[in-house]
Amino acid sequence: PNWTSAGTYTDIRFETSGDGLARISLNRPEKRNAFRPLTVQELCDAFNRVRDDPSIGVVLFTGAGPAADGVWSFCAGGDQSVRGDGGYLDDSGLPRLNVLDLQRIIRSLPKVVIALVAGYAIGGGQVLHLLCDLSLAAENAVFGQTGPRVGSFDGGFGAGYLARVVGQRKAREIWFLCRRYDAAQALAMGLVNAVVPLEDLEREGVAWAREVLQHSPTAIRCLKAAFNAETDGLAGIQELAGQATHLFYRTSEGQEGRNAFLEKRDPDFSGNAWLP
Ligand code: 2NE
Repeated sequence: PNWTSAGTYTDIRFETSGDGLARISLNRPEKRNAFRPLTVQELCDAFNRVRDDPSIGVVLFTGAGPAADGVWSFCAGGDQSVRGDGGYLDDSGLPRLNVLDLQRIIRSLPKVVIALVAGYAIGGGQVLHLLCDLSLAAENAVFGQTGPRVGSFDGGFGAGYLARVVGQRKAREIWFLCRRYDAAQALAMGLVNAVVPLEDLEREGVAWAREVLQHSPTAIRCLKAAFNAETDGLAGIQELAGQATHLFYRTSEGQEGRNAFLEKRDPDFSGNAWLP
């Protein structure tokens, strides 16, 4: 793709291809792409801009690299150097856990998010890759949790959704033992969709994205909401129902209700059958 910068940020890069793709990259390679509140704030902004751009259907979410020492990272989780006593401190000293906001944004984005994981996806970074709709790993990818070692945990999607993806046994192992898993192990447990050589990661991600882009945007957004509804309780059902409402607005039946109100008359739904 002909990537063009689509915004000026400090901790991330946001680029668009002009033909349906966006690429959002964590850009703190010397910190193994660990996120601080500003990083997360910028990611939320970029993902929200993707949401509002009707020309974009697929986002590639990745980590810039390698670092000066040659090491690749997707994301090493929350930046422990700004972790205060009550959360990750922003520039004004407020303690935050705003990565949870980002999780919800990725989850409910009515477009496809593909994680491209080169190197480390650890802690909150592992959870971010998990929340993407699809995940492609480079052969050097390393996955794991560290929370019980560094005094943290993610008991939301990081635990419950992980268990949905890899099963209860494996999810408990991942969190209780804090081991690291290579790309082949991640593939075997269903944590990623495919493993490719590092040099092919972006090309493969773009190929997967372009396949998605050939398909019906409405079918894809309804399917994503349906998958979420199965796991996300009432918030998931809200998303799926929202897609149904969007579709209903486009019918003459839905529009008659609006028109009747604006024209100060009773609505006439008589032309609409009570279908089986
Ligand atoms: C990722 C890993 C395994 C890489 O190891 P290695 O040996 O390749 O690199 P090194 O030397 O550890 O790291 C390179 C530089 O990046 C910094 C390091 O401090 C080091 O900086 P300098 O000493 O060169 O100045 N760095 C790496 N990860 C960082 C981090 N998360 N925060 C701040 N600085 C970091 C290895 O670096 C590692 O294990 N990193 C820590 C992984 C971790 O425990 N993450 C936090 C988990 S908790 C979390 O993310 C979370 C949650 O549980 C719930 C909600 C929200 C977040």
